[in-house]
This record gives sequence, C-alpha cells and structure tokens, in this order.
Amino acid sequence: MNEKLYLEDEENLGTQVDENYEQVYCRPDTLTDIPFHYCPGCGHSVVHRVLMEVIAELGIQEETIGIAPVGCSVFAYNYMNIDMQEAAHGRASAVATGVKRVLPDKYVFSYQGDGDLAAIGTAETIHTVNRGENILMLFINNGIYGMTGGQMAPTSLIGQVTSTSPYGRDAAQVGSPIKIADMLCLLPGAYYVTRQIVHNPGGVRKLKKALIKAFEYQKQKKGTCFVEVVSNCPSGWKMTPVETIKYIEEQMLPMYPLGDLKVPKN
Ligand SMILES: Cc1ncc(C[n+]2csc(CCOP(=O)(O)OP(=O)(O)O)c2C)c(N)n1
Ligand code: SF4
Repeated sequence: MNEKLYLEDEENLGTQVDENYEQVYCRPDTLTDIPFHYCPGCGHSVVHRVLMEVIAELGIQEETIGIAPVGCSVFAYNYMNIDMQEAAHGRASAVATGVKRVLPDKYVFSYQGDGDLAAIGTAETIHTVNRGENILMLFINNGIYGMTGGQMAPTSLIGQVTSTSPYGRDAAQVGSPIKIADMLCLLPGAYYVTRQIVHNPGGVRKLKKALIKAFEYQKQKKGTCFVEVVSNCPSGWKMTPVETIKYIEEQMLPMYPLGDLKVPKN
C-alpha cells in the first residue's frame, strides 16, 4: 500500500515524500482519531498505544471488550476503538468478571490505575484473582492518584511527597507501599503476573510481548493474567517528563523490580 506521505518536521511540514516510499508505521485501527487528553509524558498514552497495537496485530478487535476505570484513564473508551464498558471506581475487575462470564469467548481486560485497583478496588482485585477469572488485568502503577490532584496512593514510596503527604510518606503513620502484583502471585488463580515499563523502547517491546502472552493464555482459558506497568505521572509528581524517567529508574524500580513474577511451569 503506497499512501501519500508527508514530512512532519517544522522545516518541511507538509512536503510530500516520494511516492515510492512505503509506509511502515501508522496508527492502528484499534485507536480512534481522537487526540489523547493525557499530560505530555504521561505513561497512559503509551500503554494505550501498545495495548491497541497488540489487539490489532492479534486480529481480535471485534472480539475484545475493555473495562475502563475511574482515574485519568476514565475516558479510555474514547480512544480504544473496541467495545468498552465503564465501571465505578475500583470495580473494573468485578465488571470484567461479569462480562467474561456472560461472553466467555470474548477477550476481556480491565485497565486500572493504582488508586483504582490498589485502593478503592482492593477487595475486587484480590477476589477476582483468587477466583482465577479468565481475564487480563492491566495495572498502571504511577504511585499516585493522578486525576484528583496527586494524593498518596497505596503504591506511593516511603518519603514520597504528595498532596496528602507533604512531609513525605511516613510508614509508621500510613503503612508501607503495597506490592500488589507480588501479593497476587500467592493466589492460585493468578496464572501469569509480570511487571513492565513504558518509558523506554526496550520496555515498550517487552510490554508488548507480555500482553500478547496474556491474551494467548486467556484464549487457552488459563486464569487471571496480571500485567503491571510502572508508569510516570509528570503532573502528579510535579516533574518534567524527562525527570520522571530518572525518578522511575532510581526511585521506583528498586521498590517495584521489573520482570515476570509468576509464570506457568511449562
Ligand atoms: C467512589 C469514588 N471515590 C473517589 C473518587 C474520586 N477519584 C476519581 S479518580 C481518583 C484517583 C484515581 O487515581 P488512579 O486510579 O491512581 O489513576 P490515575 O489518575 O493516577 O491514572 C479518585 C480518588 C471517585 N470517582 N469515586
Ligand atoms: S495527571 Fe498524571 S496520570 Fe493523569 S494524565 Fe497527567 S500525567 Fe497522566
């Protein structure tokens, strides 16, 4: 397919590229043409893109149902060009359970931030995984409540300054960060649990592979797949996008190490 291509850099904006060029990278059909509302540098946009690329490449656009959360990604259904259902705060995995049980042949995923999944939805999260619901739970851990003004989340780091911990998170007062993915590994219903990132190209590639695996396991009816993404929130953290990369690598990853936490034996 030789579509007309145009240069996008400032100097050559709109210049048509030689028609012999072939387009090798474009927006997948699984994303709508609506521009993301996320802050510059926010991990949500990259995760949306990767997830939708995977669904496009697996050819399951018509077979997939996503459950949108409450939080910054509350409007995920505006961007993801698939069937979507909104859920009340914290209840996405419960709604996903219902959808999957009624339509067991569909691919079902919940998409949730840490305030959603690890605070208000703790009970739903634990019991969904304990039941081994055959869904993908995609967990965006940015260590903060992004949408409502950067309050402390269960995942906030010790000493982390947030709008509700202005002197830094104090474990003696509010407890320690909860490693949700590690906890869920203990439940027999958790089939595949992994922690990934999206702030560098290698991380994006690995997340993509993890999501492909999760959908394959779902097809094989193996149980709950839980994919955590350690993500950045420049606005909530009051940092530039570049500063958030350093913060993730130096502060967050020691607490939330990357890689597979639970994988099938064979
Ligand atoms: C029952 C209920 N309580 C509180 C809120 C307010 N609220 C909306 S979004 C949000 C925090 C979301 O944070 P998170 O899930 O981490 O997502 P992020 O915005 O960081 O992506 C809260 C507390 C709500 N909508 N409903
Ligand atoms: S507040 Fe944070 S999580 Fe929300 S859109 Fe902005 S950067 Fe993303």
